[in-house]
Amino acid sequence: MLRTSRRPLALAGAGLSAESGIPTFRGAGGLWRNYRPEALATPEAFARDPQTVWEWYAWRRDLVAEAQPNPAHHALARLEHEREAFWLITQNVDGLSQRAGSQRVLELHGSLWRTRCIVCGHEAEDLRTPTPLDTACETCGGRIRPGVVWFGEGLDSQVIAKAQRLVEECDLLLVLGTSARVYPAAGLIPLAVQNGARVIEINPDPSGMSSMVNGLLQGPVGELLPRLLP
Ligand code: BV8
Ligand code: ZN
Repeated sequence: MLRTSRRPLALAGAGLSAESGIPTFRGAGGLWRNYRPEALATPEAFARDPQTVWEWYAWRRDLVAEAQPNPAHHALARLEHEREAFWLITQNVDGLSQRAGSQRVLELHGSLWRTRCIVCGHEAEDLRTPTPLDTACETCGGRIRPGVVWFGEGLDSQVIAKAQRLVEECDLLLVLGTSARVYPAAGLIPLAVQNGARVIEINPDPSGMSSMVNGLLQGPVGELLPRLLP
């Protein structure tokens, strides 16, 4: 299917970075100080306790900074190089795909490596590690937040619109390491099916969408995806 596809596309989730040592949201290692991610990745949590939320992101940033892209990230960068129509649509905020060389990447949920001031709105690329626990905005002294999309927040309308258009035009969608439970990202999978694309999922465990895909390759994406490439 990959060889004969003219417009291949990938949708990735936290499982893509699992073999880089980054805990997934719902997997075993996903807890931090006994908080559940859904409890911290919200505007309400940040309003209630901004320092704790910032410290969670600082922990994740510093973990990612020490991590390396895994063979799945490198395989996707190679796929982009070889297939000029290829795009990677990712739910991940870790930037590991870009570190592996991917450039045509849509970050549906933003990035750990961007910050935004909640007072003046100043947005910045912020690569500082160890991540400072001081969150003063460099422009106005207000408080900065991670440049990610929290639960209950809307995605960037241009990013999700482009992702939906790419899915409507693709003839093959690789679904890589996602539990397919978070919308609107998960909605891209039935959208691909409705538009007649073939869908191949790579995941050790079936996801909520496995019943509608053409094939489920059960195993770690870092092992299986590179074997799909000639
Ligand atoms: C919105 C950034 C509206 C932050 C994230 C009820 C029904 C339907 C929807 C909702 C509902 N209630 C609320 C909603 C909406 C909500 C939602 O979908 N909730 C879910 C929980 C039901 N969605 C939202 O709030 C979205 N916004 O709808 O806004 C709106 C519109 C306009 C204006 C205002 C408001 C925003 C969602 C974005 C939230 N932010 N991340 C951060 O990272 O800190 S989502 C976060 O969770 C991740 O980014 C990721 O996207 C998601 C986790 O999903 P996965 O990536 O799939 O990870 P998970 O751990 O679940 O699964 C890992 C998978 O990997 C597993 O399947 C595992 O088997 C597999 N795996 C493990 N190892 C490997 C592997 N696979 C391969 N290889 C391996 N080695
Ligand atoms: Zn500011």
